[in-house]
Amino acid sequence: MNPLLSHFTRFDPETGIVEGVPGISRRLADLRGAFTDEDAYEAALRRGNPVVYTVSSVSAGTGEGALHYGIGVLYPGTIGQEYFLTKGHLHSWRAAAEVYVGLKGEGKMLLEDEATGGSTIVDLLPNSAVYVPGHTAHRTVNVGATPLVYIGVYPAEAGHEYREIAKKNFRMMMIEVDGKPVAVKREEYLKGGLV
Ligand code: PAN
Ligand code: ZN
Repeated sequence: MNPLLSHFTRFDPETGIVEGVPGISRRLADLRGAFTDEDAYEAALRRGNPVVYTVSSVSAGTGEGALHYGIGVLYPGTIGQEYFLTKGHLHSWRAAAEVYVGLKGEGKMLLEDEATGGSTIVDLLPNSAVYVPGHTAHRTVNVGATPLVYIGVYPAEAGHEYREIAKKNFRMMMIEVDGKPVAVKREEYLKGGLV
C-alpha cells in the first residue's frame, strides 16, 4: 500500500477547501481570452480582479490505474452577458475520460469533441453526474446565482492541456438573456446575432 495514500478526504462544501491541500485560485486576470466580449472583460478588470474559481486537487494515488480528483468552486457572476466560467481544457492523455458530480449550485458543462468540433451542453446540478469522454474539451459555466460546487474524477495520468483552448476557445458559449442562460455559437455572437 502506498503510504502517502489517504483514503478519506473531507472538504468544506462552501469553499471546496480540502484539509491539508493547498487549492489553486483562478482570478479574472488569469482568464484572459476565455471571455469573448473583450471590452467587457477589460472594463471588469479595471473594477477589480475577483476570484472566479478555485480547485483543490487530491492526487494521492499514483501509477497505472490510479485516480485523481478535484473539488471545484465556480463563483456566480457575469462579464458582459457571459457567465463566469473555467478556462477549459483537454487532457494531455487524450483518451482520459472524467466524471463530474454536481454538489451545489446550477451549472452547465460545455463539451467539445476535439476531432469533429461537435458540441454538447449538459446540466451540472446537485445529485447528478456528467460523463466527459476522452478526446473532449470541457469547460464549466456557472449559470446560477450561488457558487457552483462539483467534483471531477479523472485518471491520475490524464494531465491538463490548456493551449488548444487558449488558441481557439470553445465553439459554444453560455450567455445571460433576460436573466436566463442561453447557448449561442461564438461565431454568431461575434456577428451580433441571437442577442
Ligand atoms: C477539473 C478542472 C476544474 C478547473 O478538475 O480542472 O474544473 O477547470 P480548468 O482546469 O479548465 O481551469 C477537471 O476537469 N480536471 O481534469
Ligand atoms: Zn478535466
